[in-house]
Amino acid sequence: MEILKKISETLYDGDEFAMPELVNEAINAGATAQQVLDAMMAGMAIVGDEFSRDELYIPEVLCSCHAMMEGSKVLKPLLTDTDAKSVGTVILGSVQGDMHDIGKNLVGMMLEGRGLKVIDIGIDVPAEKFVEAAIEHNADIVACSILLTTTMPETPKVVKAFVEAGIRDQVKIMIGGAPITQEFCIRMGCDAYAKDAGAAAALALTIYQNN
Ligand code: B1M
Repeated sequence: MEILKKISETLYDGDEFAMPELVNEAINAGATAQQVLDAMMAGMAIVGDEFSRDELYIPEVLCSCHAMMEGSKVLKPLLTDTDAKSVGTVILGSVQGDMHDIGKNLVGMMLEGRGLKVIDIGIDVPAEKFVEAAIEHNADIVACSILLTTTMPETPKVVKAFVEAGIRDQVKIMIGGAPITQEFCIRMGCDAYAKDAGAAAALALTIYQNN
């Protein structure tokens, strides 16, 4: 679909003003929310590659982020629209030292779309804050987004904080993000790993259904 190609290009160009209209146009032309999301992510993948080769700089990357956010706002009602009764609460955040939030926000939307209540505690979240939020909201799942190899070592800190609070067996810790793997998840003593936002939502629902 030509419009999806245009969405990828516009994301890459970082045109946040054009994005909402293009997303609406794509939806009206029959594209699914997931197809539009995939098109935006394809644009972001090119941004990421060029960023790593120093061909794009932070201000340009941020423009693409803003375009992604504007597009996501239009998609949000389509991704979260559900009649399902809330089945449980998930605490969601990017670990300490990590400012990346686009993937986390998508995970939040997908979780809501599966009928889960999401308490988003933001970015740069210290391990103890995940514990405090889990206790305050009586959550059974804590979902940590990790985008940097340098913030991967936050993972055992989160696990340790739950052990020290004496509630490790009451909370499932789910992790995800570009550098995370299933093997890392197991090695760190976490309970679940999801590759993308859709998988994270499906997994969270399975955890609740099996509890
Ligand atoms: Co950053 N950054 N960044 N960055 N940035 C990466 C991650 C990087 C791979 C770019 C690169 O060099 N190729 C690289 C990390 C390298 C590494 O660790 N080995 C990197 C770097 C180095 C940095 C800085 C250190 C750069 C610098 O300052 N020199 C710096 C660090 C800041 C910090 O966090 N302390 C930095 C800063 C930034 C910006 C501020 C410019 C911006 C973030 C803005 C924002 O988020 N509001 C940014 C961006 C945009 C990126 C890239 C280009 C795109 C990330 C993104 O939003 N992707 C990224 C390159 C890339 O990923 N290709 C990069 C789209 C998003 C939908 O995907 O977040 O992967 P993603 O989420 C996916 C999955 O990972 C998964 O689901 C989502 C899709 O469905 N997922 C989960 C995510 N969380 C999950 C949780 C789950 C389950 C699945 O369960 C709980």
